[in-house]
Amino acid sequence: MKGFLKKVDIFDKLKKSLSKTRTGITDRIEQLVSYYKNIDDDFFEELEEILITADVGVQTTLRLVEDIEQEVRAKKIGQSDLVKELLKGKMLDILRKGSDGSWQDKFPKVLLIVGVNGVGKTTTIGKLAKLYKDDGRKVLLAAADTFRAAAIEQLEVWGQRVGAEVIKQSKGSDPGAVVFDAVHASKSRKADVLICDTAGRLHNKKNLMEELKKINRIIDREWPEANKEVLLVLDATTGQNAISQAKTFKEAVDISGIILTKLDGTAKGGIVIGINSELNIPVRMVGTGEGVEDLQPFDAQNFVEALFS
Ligand SMILES: Nc1nc2c(ncn2[C@@H]2O[C@H](COP(=O)(O)OP(=O)(O)O)[C@@H](O)[C@H]2O)c(=O)[nH]1
Ligand SMILES: [Mg+2]
Repeated sequence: MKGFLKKVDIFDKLKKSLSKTRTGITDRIEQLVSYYKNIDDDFFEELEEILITADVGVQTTLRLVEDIEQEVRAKKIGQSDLVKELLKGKMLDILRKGSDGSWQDKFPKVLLIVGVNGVGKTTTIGKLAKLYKDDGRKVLLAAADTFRAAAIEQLEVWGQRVGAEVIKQSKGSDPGAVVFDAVHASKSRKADVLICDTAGRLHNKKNLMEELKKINRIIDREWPEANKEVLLVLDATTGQNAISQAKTFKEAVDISGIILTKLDGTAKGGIVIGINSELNIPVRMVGTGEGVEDLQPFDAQNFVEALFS
């Protein structure tokens, strides 16, 4: 794939982080295939159940299984183990859309990181900053989650750890003003990457969305030449709820990509497929643990291979 992140050796780590999902999808499909040597209606029904249980999503599952059924009939496939290969191929078709890494290489860039509380925004910002720093880029961070003092401090800890300056104001200050300052600091210091943290208190949804719209406008107005990415962070362990979060944020800002965290903590990694097919927003990165190295670009081929190997 394209992009600087290709340097990271990722396949083994991805495979490890998908171990729970492998138990949830792949192992169950293996069992299914060995139980039903020959394909019949029950076989497809059980396949459907496996995929839905793994959070692939009802709509996507129905479509996938229907496609497979048709192909099985058209090609007169009788052996169930061939279905595994068909499924791999179909998953890859869905996932490939989001697999281009070219977005990583355009500088200067502003990453606006949005998502509800606890999904892993601040941690992911630390990991992203590390990746860019390791690539020799100048990185600035904007502490625009001004709602809690702890949120600002958490970002500062990450800033110190990875060697990135944090632009901040005091707790309760206007997040738009923080981003305004951060954009101007980035321009005058010739930063390659500015990453903006934001608040995620969804219980105050209307205010939050207005705040994000405003921050977004400030970036567009103050730094139109920068490559802006609005990245929505979703927690893979929250399942279908992640899809509804995405729909909410989509109403406020144009989401250019998704960062799916905590893939290491769930048997329901099928959500990656559900997100790609139901939201039409590419998954850009996946979080595979709590450590600073545990973030990697999403690559469709790797994902499917790691899932089925
Ligand atoms: N297992 C795992 N934990 C993660 C991952 N990303 C973030 N976390 C944890 O999720 C929790 C919330 O993260 P935080 O960055 O504070 O979320 P925020 O509220 O969205 O900023 C922290 O305990 C993180 O260590 C991941 O990819 N895997
Ligand atoms: Mg945070």
